[in-house]
Amino acid sequence: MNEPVIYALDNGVATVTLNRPEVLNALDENLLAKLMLFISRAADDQAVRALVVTGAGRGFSAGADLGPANTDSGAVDVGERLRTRYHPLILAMRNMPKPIISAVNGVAAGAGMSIALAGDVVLAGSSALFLQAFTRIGLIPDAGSTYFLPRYVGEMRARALVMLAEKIPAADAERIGLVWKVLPDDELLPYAQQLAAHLAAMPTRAYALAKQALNASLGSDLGGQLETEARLQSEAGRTDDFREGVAAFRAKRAPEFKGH
Ligand code: T3D
Repeated sequence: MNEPVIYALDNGVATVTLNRPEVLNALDENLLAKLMLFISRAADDQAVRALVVTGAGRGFSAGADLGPANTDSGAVDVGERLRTRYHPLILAMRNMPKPIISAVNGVAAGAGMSIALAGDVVLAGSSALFLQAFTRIGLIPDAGSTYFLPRYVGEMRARALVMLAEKIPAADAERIGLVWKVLPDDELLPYAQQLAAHLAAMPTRAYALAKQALNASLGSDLGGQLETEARLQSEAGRTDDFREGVAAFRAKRAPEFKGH
């Protein structure tokens, strides 16, 4: 049996590839468990300073596995599976103290789309599609989709995406703010890894703190957010990388960041 998720580390960049291409990387228990394991590994490993999450084959992920093994058991409470499998994963991605690039190489449907949106920078191949598939099968959006969508695209578009459950082509996804950039399909992964390699050579601790500030932003008022920025900036201001950044600026040379 193939490994359902492949993990590779190269020069500070971890690439995590969903690997059930025969079912468009549908998410079953085994895949979700491995994905969580690798996301945790990347978070803990000091050698990892940026991540790319992508899919094998022609899909990114078709969402929850709808095969009998995953859905037919009367014992399966969907909400409980969300709590045990998806929530730790989505939170681990959002709280990951390093940047995550989602390289959406094909269809991203249902919870597969939620996982893509949990990345910090979402790139898409030109043939990628985004699909809030949930209501097509009588479910509601989950794994963070109702959190991310209104924040990324605004409430009107979020509601239309959810209610209409249409396939959104990559170019439209970019236009409405679901995606940062669309690349030709064959350039997507090389570009994502190149971008990740650039991020891996930058001040990693500052990215971790910036993510904390952004995560706090939409639940805060201005005064609260200014205080969050000040608190996190105190920490950034004590890093070796801040000292190096300023020294390099003054010496008119390229900085050599170490990530701490
Ligand atoms: O319980 C929980 O885990 C809670 C969480 C729920 C969150 C969710 O994600 S709910 C949403 C689940 N996903 C979907 O409803 C999407 C289902 N798939 C599709 O609608 C279509 O496959 C796509 C639009 C994504 C792609 O269409 P297309 O025409 O490009 O491909 P296809 O022919 O439909 O699929 C290719 C194969 O993948 C096919 O297998 P076959 O016929 O070649 O043997 C298909 O059955 C399989 N496949 C696609 N999606 C899934 C799947 N197998 C299992 N689960 C899937 N989600």
